[in-house]
Amino acid sequence: MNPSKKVVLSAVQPTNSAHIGNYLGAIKNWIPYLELYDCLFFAVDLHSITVNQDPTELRENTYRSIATYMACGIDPAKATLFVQSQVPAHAELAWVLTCNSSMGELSRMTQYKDKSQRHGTHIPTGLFTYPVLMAADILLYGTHLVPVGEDQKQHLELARDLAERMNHRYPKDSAGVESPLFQIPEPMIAKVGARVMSLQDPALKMSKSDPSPGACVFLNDSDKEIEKKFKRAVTDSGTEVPAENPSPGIQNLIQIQASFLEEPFEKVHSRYIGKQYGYLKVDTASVAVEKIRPIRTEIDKILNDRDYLTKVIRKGQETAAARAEKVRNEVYKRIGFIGQ
Ligand code: ATP
Ligand code: LTN
Repeated sequence: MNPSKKVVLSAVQPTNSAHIGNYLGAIKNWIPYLELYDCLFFAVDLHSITVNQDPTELRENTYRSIATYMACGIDPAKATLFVQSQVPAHAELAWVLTCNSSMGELSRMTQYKDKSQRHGTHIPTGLFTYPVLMAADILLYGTHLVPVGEDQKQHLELARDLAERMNHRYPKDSAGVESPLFQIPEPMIAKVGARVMSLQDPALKMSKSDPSPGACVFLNDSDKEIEKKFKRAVTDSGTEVPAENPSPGIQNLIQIQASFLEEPFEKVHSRYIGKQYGYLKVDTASVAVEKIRPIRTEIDKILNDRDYLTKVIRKGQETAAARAEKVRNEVYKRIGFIGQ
């Protein structure tokens, strides 16, 4: 940890394998930060259990998440990689923040509104309080910047509101000196890839929990599976890519290809104007296959070296826990707990 560097922190849920939305909208964009910032990246298993999880799969996907970060280029020597449930301060601060949040502000979260609809009358309470736990994740480390996809912007705003509220309620440290309790975090949203849409319904974001087969391209899909999913991608009833206003399904394919190739949207679009949709699908599939293959191979290699992976996770836990406990202790003191 270098105190002169800004803190960058982000996380992915270990539900299923990561998909290309997670990669293009989040993980891939973290790489340049390794040299510039004090980085913490983790697997949010506490967030995963907001919906039912098979224990064996959750455990395996948690290892897979950390292996995925590493395979995508996150060097554990340059960032703290850890697992959320191994650092108790996350759940502890989440409770304190829950008591400082309101039902009204949590009811306004669009992710809660979307996800709760899938649960009929038995909506898990965790889905409702999910963003408070995320705020705790962020505020525990004095985080300055949070690189996430577009869908997380509203949660970031809640984290900022909670930080400001707590700073206002508890302005003095235990020695009576005025100092802000929490750093106010800023979101960092990628310009390209921030919102990869479902291949089956381009009105919905690509999501791990989407039950529709083919909606989501996972980083552990085989070359064949990736090709098949792009081939079957829903576009519209037209046949050729128009110069103006391509439909959402076509835009999504162009975005995905542009984002993998790190080219502007317009440049990729211009290659397909007047051509049949099939060319765009085949090329986008082939770009995705080429980019995903080395990542998939590396994930498998790391997963097979469980001793090494466990060591990385253990080291990350030690570093993260030491940092988080300091902040949690300060919070406990300020709110009037007698402390450790
Ligand atoms: P679920 O939809 O089941 O909640 P998810 O697919 O959104 O899961 P998360 O683990 O919640 O996956 O997201 C991890 C990161 O990936 C976040 O930064 C999020 O903004 C980003 N992300 C998720 N889906 C997309 C997407 N479709 N396009 C771009 N970024 C995305
Ligand atoms: N809610 C996020 C995952 C997440 C997160 C975080 C992201 C949990 N805690 C802290 C950034 C910082 C999501 O992508 N669904």
